[in-house]
Amino acid sequence: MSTAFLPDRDKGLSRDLAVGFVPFPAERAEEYRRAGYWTGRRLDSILSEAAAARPDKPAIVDAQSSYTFAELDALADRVAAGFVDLGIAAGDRVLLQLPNSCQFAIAFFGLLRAGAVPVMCLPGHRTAELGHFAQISDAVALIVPDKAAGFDYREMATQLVAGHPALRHVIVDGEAGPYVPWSSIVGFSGTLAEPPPVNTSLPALLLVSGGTTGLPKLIARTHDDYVYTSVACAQACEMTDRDAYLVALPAGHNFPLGCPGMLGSMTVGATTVFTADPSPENAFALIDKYRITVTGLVNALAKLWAQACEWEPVLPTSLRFVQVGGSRMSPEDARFILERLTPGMSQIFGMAEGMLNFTRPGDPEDVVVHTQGRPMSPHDEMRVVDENGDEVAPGEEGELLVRGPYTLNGYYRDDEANARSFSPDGFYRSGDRVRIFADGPRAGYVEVVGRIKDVIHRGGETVSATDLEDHLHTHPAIYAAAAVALPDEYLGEKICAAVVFRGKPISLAELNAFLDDRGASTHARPDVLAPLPSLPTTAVGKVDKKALVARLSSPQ
Ligand code: OOB
Repeated sequence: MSTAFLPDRDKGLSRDLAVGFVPFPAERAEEYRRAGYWTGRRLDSILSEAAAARPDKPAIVDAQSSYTFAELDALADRVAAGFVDLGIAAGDRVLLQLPNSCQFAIAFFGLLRAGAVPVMCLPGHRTAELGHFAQISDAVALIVPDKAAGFDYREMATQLVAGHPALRHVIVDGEAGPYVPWSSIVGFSGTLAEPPPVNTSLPALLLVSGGTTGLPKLIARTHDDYVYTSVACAQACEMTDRDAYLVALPAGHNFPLGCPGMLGSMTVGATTVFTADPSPENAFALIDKYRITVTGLVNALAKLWAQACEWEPVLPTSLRFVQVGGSRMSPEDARFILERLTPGMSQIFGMAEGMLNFTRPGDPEDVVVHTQGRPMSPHDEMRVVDENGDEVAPGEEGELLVRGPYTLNGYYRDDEANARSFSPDGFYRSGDRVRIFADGPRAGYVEVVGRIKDVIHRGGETVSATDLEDHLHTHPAIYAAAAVALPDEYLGEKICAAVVFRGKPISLAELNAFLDDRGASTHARPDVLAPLPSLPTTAVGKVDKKALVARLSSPQ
């Protein structure tokens, strides 16, 4: 079977799920099976096994509803039959864009049960991203809410359908208008005699990449690799059926979906609670009500929750393990979260592409504050290389290259990205600049230093945006900061510090005097200071530097 993607739609090749999917090489696949990581289970077996073991335990909960494992399992069967009746076949891709809710989980498992492959869109994605996902994946259907957070998804659906004829079905949760009401799928009366068989070494779902440059790429995760991620992550986080997990980030993101997230929780029979409102007020009340023990947060949200502990009447005291990740966190912020929110804070450095590193329950405080954890699997292979691709000395900085039992071998249907993103022996070039500590108490743990491309070319100098941000974050008047390049006639690029102040802003001169005192190098000082009420964020809540530059460059 050829794995090269032939963009020749007339031949209908792109309907085939396997076309454009880069599988694991046979030898490594065999190794992962021998090691017991890959078990040949389909992804939705996580639910059926939980239903067999604990039928009456609440599986999923949201503000409106709650379903036991047995109810959710039965619903997955019913919804799968509804999808098949509509004409969605095994292997078909379906864009799934529901907000955090029980309906999200029902649709997700219904698609898996039907053998269909959900494309995990986030509620913040719009026509540009959805159109791109539809085009690449050749999706046949789209599942959206009617309206959410003031946005009408049906209008977007109408535009998408007009531009993508392959998109044959739009299913709407709520007022469906001309489209198929989700209620008719959930309420479908037939059942499937048997779920269509799936090949567990083929994609179970497509995740979207988290980069802040260009459109997201599609990442095919197989049944084998994603079951392994969920099971192993839940184990490493010491989850049991006494835990309860809160989905506070968009549920379709790898982090709250499977690291351990909803799926990992189910592997141990723990309950998953969904909220579409992660504000401290709402989240703390839910944490208290459902005795939530585990959740995953991006840095800005974790910091906000930690601060809110000062004024919220109800505190999240049941939390035992709060994973924080998605972007670089300064040791100051890590300590702040650890002290104010929970001593059970854990740093996680993960990617939709696969590889996960995280600090473990019980790790020493020094490791939790100063590192982003260690690899999840004994079979994760990490290499740190310089700009020539040569391995650096142990403990030195360089680009992280990774390979392993749950890391992709190629983006889905993107030969161009694949040519630059993988080494000849199949390592994924993460673009992350890291060091792996070689000795001492942090040995084997990873520190993410920044993105290799997150640099500013000022005059003849290359300035690391992350280094400058680290300095800025130590200033007591600064709540959040991002350093970006703006075009400059003389310097090529000048350094702009976009800063959210805690109260009264300071001036550029005052900021530079502070950087002087800290001994920051003279060529790495901001040329421009842009005070902002907040920094723009991506769909999952990371600082969006592309949007920031666009905002700073547009005339006021
Ligand atoms: C998670 O996944 P993505 O796919 O949205 O983003 C991956 C990228 C990484 O390559 C890295 O550049 C950055 O996000 N990142 C971090 C980080 N965690 C992720 N950079 C510095 N420090 C960290 N702790 O973001 C993701 C997926 C699963 C679990 C957690 C996060």
